Amino acid sequence: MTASTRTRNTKLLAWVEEIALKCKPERIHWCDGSQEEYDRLCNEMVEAGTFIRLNEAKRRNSFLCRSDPGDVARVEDSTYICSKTREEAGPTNNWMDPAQMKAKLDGLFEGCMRGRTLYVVPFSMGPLGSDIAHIGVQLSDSPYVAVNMRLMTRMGQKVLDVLGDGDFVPCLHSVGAPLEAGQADVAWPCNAESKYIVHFPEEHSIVSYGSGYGGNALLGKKCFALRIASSMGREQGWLAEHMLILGVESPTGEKTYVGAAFPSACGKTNFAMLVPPAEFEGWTVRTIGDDIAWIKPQPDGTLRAINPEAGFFGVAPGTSVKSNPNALKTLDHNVIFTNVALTDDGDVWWEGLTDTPPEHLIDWQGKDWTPGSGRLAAHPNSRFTAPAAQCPSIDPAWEDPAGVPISAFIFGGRLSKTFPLVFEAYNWREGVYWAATMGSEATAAAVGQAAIRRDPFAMLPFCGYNMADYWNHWLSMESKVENLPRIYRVNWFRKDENGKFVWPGFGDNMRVLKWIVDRVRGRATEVAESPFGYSPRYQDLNWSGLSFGQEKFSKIMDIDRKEAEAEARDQEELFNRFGSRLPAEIEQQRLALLKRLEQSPDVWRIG
Ligand code: O2Y
Ligand code: MN
Repeated sequence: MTASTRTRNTKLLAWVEEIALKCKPERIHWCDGSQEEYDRLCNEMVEAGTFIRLNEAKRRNSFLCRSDPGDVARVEDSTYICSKTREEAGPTNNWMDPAQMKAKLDGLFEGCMRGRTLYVVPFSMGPLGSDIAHIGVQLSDSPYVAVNMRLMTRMGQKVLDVLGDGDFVPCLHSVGAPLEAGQADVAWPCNAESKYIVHFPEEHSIVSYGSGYGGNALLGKKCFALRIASSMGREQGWLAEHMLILGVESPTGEKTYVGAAFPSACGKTNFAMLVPPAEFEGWTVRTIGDDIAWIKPQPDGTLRAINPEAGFFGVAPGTSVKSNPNALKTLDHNVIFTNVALTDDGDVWWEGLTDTPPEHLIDWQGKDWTPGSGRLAAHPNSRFTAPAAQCPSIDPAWEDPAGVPISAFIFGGRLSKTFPLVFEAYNWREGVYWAATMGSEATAAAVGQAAIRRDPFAMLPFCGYNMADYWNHWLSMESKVENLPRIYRVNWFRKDENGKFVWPGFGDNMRVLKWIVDRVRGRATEVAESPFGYSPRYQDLNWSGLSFGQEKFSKIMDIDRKEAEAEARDQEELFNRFGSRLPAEIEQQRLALLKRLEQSPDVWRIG
């Protein structure tokens, strides 16, 4: 089929022609999104040595891919927000003048697709036709990108049909490895010298060069659904957040949806697919999304959210029957694994999948591996790409174009002290302050001290504009949304005096989730008031099936005044980075906390 029978979108046709002239691909392929096309591209990658087909009896229609060892993760140092001014991008983003960046990219893209196919990948972030969804088109010279985009988004001809002559976000991508006449290809082409992941927020466009991996290359995800979308959300009055969405269903069928944001390594995917303890009979947690939420104020005064993605691009290591049985079931078939290990019987393995590793594997770099090798079999950032529809806990409403109503926002970090298991912010503004100051501990090995690496709203690498303006945008919701969700901070990672985690985590996080649901449903009305916020008393959590006494509860709920004061003072460093752009309200919340701590005993304990 020719381009003009695919679409009559004049902007798209002109853009494809312009890029083809510049990048000089050998051929152009318009992706239709069909199963036949997916199978053909996967088979071609098997032929080319990029994919290994896994044992059909163990992992039907699944593949292993090994990336170049130098192209294994997002490249934050090479990620830019090219807004008109540096101040618009803010102190937490790399910035370059848009004209200067375009000149640089122009040079890099000249002839960069020689010898390759240019794939035209139309995709929708969100259910097709939803008024919360948006359409993008990615032009890429990577077949790995084309097949991953089919799993991660709604992709193909159906998107062009909905797009018509409408607007879309142009996403240009090249691995930056042209093939000269007769030059043999490699399994994972990329550019060792130059990588650029560039966003133009004012014109809603993305350009990515040099990497074929994950968030650098699957441009619907972090680049569009967070960086560009956060900027669109500010202009248009909605929120693009680095949040999972889950629904808690009670034994009576009551459904309560929450959005939750965590920095990396806090078990976000596990929480999104949580399996409650057996004692919570009749309670179920349903998954709407594991990573990103688009949230829009509604005429009825609520916030409704969609998962803009259609698949999971999850971290493999640590995923096990214990940590996430639903994820493992999702990975039964139709999966692309990247940088995990290969077993002798043609299946996959990663650290944490089983307690005892296999006796022999081929590691993520294609080398023989045994348990005594002294190195990891799977790369720590190895990934699975799988369709969300295959997840046993997927919510029946996960593709509802209207989205789901959000009743609570949960924010959490990985913190060994100071922060309790859970508390509810006293009000919206205070909740925004608690989300703005969240983060996880980074151990400063040299001094043996734990410092908090701040990751406001878990958006530090993903906010497409000045983070202070982003806080202001959140604060502004107070005057725009009548029924605002309540805001919670959680911390699953508090340690005891022996350095051991006190809270069991995983499925037991349901106990906290249920208290949150009870609060937003107006049931758990009796609470303690700590310097941080409303706190559950011991008797307010359901303990059935878990031996966890009052003393242990105190270990994860007590607030040490000195530690809390040190925390509040430490936050000043983050705030100072934003100068006069910092919303006054955010600093006022910090000062109000310090005031409350002045009145607090040395150790605040629920009485
Ligand atoms: O390293 C990458 O390219 C992937 S990063 C990623 C993937 C899925 C979900 N979240 C993330 C993240 O960095 O937050
Ligand atoms: Mn993420």
